[in-house]
Amino acid sequence: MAHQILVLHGPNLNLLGSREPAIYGHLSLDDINTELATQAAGFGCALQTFQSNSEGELVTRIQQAAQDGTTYIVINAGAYTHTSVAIRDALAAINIPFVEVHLSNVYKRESFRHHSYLSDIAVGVVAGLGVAGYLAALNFAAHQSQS
Ligand code: CA2
Repeated sequence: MAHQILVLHGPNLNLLGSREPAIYGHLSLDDINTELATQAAGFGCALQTFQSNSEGELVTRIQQAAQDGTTYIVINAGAYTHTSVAIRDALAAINIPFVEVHLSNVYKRESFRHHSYLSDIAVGVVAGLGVAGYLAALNFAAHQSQS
């Protein structure tokens, strides 16, 4: 059966394309979601995307994923990556594998971005490849066998 993939975007990622292009690139979040949708369709996967600036809304969406048939998650939790035990707990509580994505190479940046509350429970982590990192994560997820 084809995967049903949920891509989650965390806080401030709605600003993509409008500010800090040197770090985050020129594409808007809509542009990224369109590229993901095109790739998912090519793989025959169902795709849902969700962005929120709210930690609680992200936790609620992760909990919903356990009920709505989602089989794989790709998540860029933004700054919550480095702060949120709640998002970690939500991901740990559901039995859905996930890939952590960052547009920028967080290891080339401030030291507070070097720690992630998600990485040790993720299947894998992609950082620094811009939108190509999201596409690589989606490609990877789409080609994993389902348990
Ligand atoms: O590199 C990434 O994808 C990050 O997850 C982006 C987060 C940052 O806190 C993480 O350390 C790394 C920040 C997203 C902010 O996005 C903006 C986009 C355009 C303009 C301003 C912020």
